[in-house]
Amino acid sequence: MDHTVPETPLAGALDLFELPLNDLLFRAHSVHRQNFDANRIQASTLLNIKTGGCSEDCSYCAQSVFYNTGLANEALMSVDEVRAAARAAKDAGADRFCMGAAWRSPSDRQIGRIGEMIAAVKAEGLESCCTLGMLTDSQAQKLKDAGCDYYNHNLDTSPEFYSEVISTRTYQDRLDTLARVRDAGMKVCSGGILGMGESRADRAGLLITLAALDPQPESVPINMLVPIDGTPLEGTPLMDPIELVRTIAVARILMPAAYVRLSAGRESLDEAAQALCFFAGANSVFFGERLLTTPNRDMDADTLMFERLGLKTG
Ligand code: SAM
Ligand code: DTB
Ligand code: SF4
Repeated sequence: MDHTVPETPLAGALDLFELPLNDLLFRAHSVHRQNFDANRIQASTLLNIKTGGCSEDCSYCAQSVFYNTGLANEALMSVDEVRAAARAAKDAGADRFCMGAAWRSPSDRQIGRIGEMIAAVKAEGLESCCTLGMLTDSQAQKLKDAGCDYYNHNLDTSPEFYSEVISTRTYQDRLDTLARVRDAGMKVCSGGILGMGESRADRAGLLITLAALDPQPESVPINMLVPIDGTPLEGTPLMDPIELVRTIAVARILMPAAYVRLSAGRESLDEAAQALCFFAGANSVFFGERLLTTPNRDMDADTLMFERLGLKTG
């Protein structure tokens, strides 16, 4: 039996990927149990508070001005609309509310409005999260002061593959925003997308880069590409679910204390594959009928699945 386990997790991330699946799962699940209640998952609900018209060229995205995806642009929502959505999410059982905006970076005026939204979300008894693009130091501080608990800003892929996916901002820009979020005292939510044509080495590279952040991110969303018609990644075949399970397991081993979120793409996964992801160390999901512009799994189906698997939320 080959139980070759790398001496240092960072240097050996690729070796971890290549372990026999049972060995990898055993190792990841053991780490998971040492750090978390293995039967509890965290549930975040997403709301796209500003839709479309984004000036970045992320080749997976429905909201970029570079691609004709048929999406209608919408202005920034009102605070009342956000409050109503947050209340519904809380009633449905979510514990965190994540507000996403299709911006390259917000203006200072927009940050003021977002501050009011964060206050409304917190007043409903939810944790708050924002994902608004790149931030300045003072914007990060304003969000923190308004009560923003988490800021989501994904590295998306490895440093090497990144330029195949986005040309309008650099990997370093993303790392700089993450540093500003950390310095302002917010918790960091950063992960990536699988299934964009990257190699296994790129998946390992993404996880190595995330795990090298000091401190490590508290939250790591692992998205599977949702292929959007009209984008350069239209028609990309769905990735192998076992490779997703492996990626989650390696994320769990490299970032033992992070919440690893099984994020976009759950609609295309059957419950057996999702159960394997939870065993591999995923302990968070997006809960709610929509992601940003695409549908998510039905909430009733999710609630039944959690019961079936004996998973508690909250
Ligand atoms: N505009 C901000 C930004 O890019 O940071 C916030 C919103 S953006 C849509 C948030 C993240 O959603 C992206 O970084 C990407 O990882 C993920 N995402 C967007 N479109 C996706 C898709 N079609 N499939 C999977 N993940 C996607
Ligand atoms: C993240 O990592 N995934 C979410 C959230 N952060 C903002 C977004 C997924 C978007 C999926 C495609 C869409 O709905 O447009
Ligand atoms: Fe804009 Fe974010 Fe979409 Fe990139 S992922 S095009 S930054 S909304």
